[in-house]
Amino acid sequence: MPKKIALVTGASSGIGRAAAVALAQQGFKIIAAGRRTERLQELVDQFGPDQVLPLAFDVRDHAAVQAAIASLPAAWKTIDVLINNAGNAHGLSPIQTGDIADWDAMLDINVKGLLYVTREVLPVMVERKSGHVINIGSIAGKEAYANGNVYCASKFAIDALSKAMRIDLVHEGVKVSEINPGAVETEFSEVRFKGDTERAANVYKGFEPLRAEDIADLLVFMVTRPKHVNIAEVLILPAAQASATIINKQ
Ligand code: NDP
Ligand code: 8X3
Repeated sequence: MPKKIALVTGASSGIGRAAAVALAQQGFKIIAAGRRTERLQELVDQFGPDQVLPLAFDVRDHAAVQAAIASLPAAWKTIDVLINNAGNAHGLSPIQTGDIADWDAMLDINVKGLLYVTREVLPVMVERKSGHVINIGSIAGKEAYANGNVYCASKFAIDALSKAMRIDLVHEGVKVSEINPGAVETEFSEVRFKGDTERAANVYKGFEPLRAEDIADLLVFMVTRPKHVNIAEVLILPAAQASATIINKQ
């Protein structure tokens, strides 16, 4: 039986990196996507070039996404699992003072980037009547919170797209799932606060946040269910978190 192939976007950091490692440990071949090529190369060094193929592109650049997927060697074209994970928050400001570049980044990466990658990967899945797309949404796609406005909107869009993709693809033999995590300690807050590491660290102080590996465990479970089972949607929170803003901090 040939090894299954998983394309993980945002494999250079956090949840995506943990997912790439966990799936590689399960025997999947991994197409590791991201912009920081040196980070992708670390995965190749860890698992070897037969198991990890680095694919560097910016998800915002439609032509680059097309070219990257088209460039896959024949043995890597039959993608079984697509994990749409690349994304970030940029800033945390009231809507009236929001930064336009931040808004563009969040909508271009989190929403349009996910669409661009999915559009390029789906034709082979549909042709093979087999595949699994897992979108990484967020609790921010279930509840809006103060100053989260455009990030929340981008994740609400992923929630809508996940449901819509499932409807369109149910006739094509392709599963669509969505994972909505609460607070996971990754580079997420460093990116949101533009490199302010102290402010980023404060987000996770006083409680035990999820680790990227917790989301990777869930991903492994979801992609190893029998063919007739689809875990369609999961909200996964730290035990100390009850909602987007209610966290039991000590
Ligand atoms: P990280 O910042 O650690 O990782 C983000 C990943 O996205 C990086 O690998 C980065 O790679 C990639 N990425 C960002 N922009 C682009 C781009 N333009 N083109 C290609 N890749 C890009 O954050 P997380 O691991 O936490 O975030 C992963 C996903 O999880 C995101 O969608 C986030 O919204 C979601 N999420 C995170 C939560 C959290 O609390 N951490 C909670 C809920 C959801 P590179 O910079 O190399 O391109
Ligand atoms: C990341 C979690 O609550 O910071 O999506 O928006 S939150």
